[in-house]
Amino acid sequence: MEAVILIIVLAIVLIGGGIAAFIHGRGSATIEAPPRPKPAPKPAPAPEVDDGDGDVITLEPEVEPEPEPERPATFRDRLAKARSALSGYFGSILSRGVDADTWDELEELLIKADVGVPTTMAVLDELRAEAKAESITDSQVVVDRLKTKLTERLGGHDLSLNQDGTPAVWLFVGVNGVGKTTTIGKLARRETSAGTKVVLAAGDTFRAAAAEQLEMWAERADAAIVRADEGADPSSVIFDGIEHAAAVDADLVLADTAGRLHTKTNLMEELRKVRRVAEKGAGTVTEVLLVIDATTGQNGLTQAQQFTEAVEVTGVVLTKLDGSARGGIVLAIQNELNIPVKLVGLGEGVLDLVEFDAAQFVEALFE
Ligand SMILES: Nc1nc2c(ncn2[C@@H]2O[C@H](COP(=O)(O)OP(=O)(O)OP(=O)(O)O)[C@@H](O)[C@H]2O)c(=O)[nH]1
Ligand SMILES: [Mg+2]
Repeated sequence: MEAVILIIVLAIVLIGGGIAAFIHGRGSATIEAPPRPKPAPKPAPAPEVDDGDGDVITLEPEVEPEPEPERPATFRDRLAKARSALSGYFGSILSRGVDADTWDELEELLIKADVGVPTTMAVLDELRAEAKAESITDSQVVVDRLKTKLTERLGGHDLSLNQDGTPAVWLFVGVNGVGKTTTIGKLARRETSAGTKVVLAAGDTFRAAAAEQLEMWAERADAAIVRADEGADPSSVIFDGIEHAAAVDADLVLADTAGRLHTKTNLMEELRKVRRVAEKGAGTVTEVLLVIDATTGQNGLTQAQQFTEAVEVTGVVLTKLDGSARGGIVLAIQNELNIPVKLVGLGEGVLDLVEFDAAQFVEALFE
């Protein structure tokens, strides 16, 4: 009997211990100790390579660049490429007094920068005559005068809004892929931030997803958008955009159009119609902006000629100047067609659009 009692007691003790252990086990699972912080991984040793001469060199690891704070681009800090491409010339010219080579080198420099032959010749002839008349021998004086002359030729030009309370319409035209839609997006953001009420009109009904691209920019800029299905008549979409802008008391309509080659007669005819119809709406077309890719070079002049013949271009937007040393095309367009450059694109970001500033532009281009 005693043995039976002992076995029962033992069994109770064992079962109780098991339950306690089980409960403790679960408890410890729910209040799990925080994992010990892992030691920071040791940086991998910089790879070493043989440089071909038997010497071993250590490659420095690439450092992730810090994200740039949002701020408007400037000519000076974004035109690094243009500066490095042309600065060699000035170094050479300034290292000596004015001589026959000075004029050849200046000519070469201006033509390389896409200023164009007629404009280059006109400016240098003027400058050479002055240098002779005033016996200028200091090359720094010649270079400074050249910059002043180029700046004067470019002048300053504002974009115009409508004064009578009806919406102003800015029509964007140009060949394919130059940056029309991106420029509209950047401008929309700039204008809405300044308190202007903006409507975007998706007049590119030709390229697949063009309206979606513009819609994305409209969202970013907090601007309204009027769009239609692919294949719709671009004139009517832009007309509807203007009517909508007038109805909601908007100040500005930024109208996108499909990229087109300036040599395609039927497409240029379509553009003529777009402008005609836009003028019939409740607003006024105050700007027809031709977007030109700065990397295009002298062909930009031909584009400007053809587009202005069709739709009377009021200004140029020079895009992608961040990737080109050849922004001199604006001087050629200004001089030969009397069309001023009004805006400059200096990158793909929303803030990478600046008003054209002739003095800064010339300084950056020829620094
Ligand atoms: N680096 C740089 N890229 C730009 C600039 N402006 C536009 N781009 C880029 O150029 C490409 C074409 O831009 P879009 O705005 O689609 O050109 P688009 O003229 O509307 O083109 P289509 O409608 O097809 O004729 C895009 O990848 C843009 O991000 C600029 O100022 N600098
Ligand atoms: Mg486009």
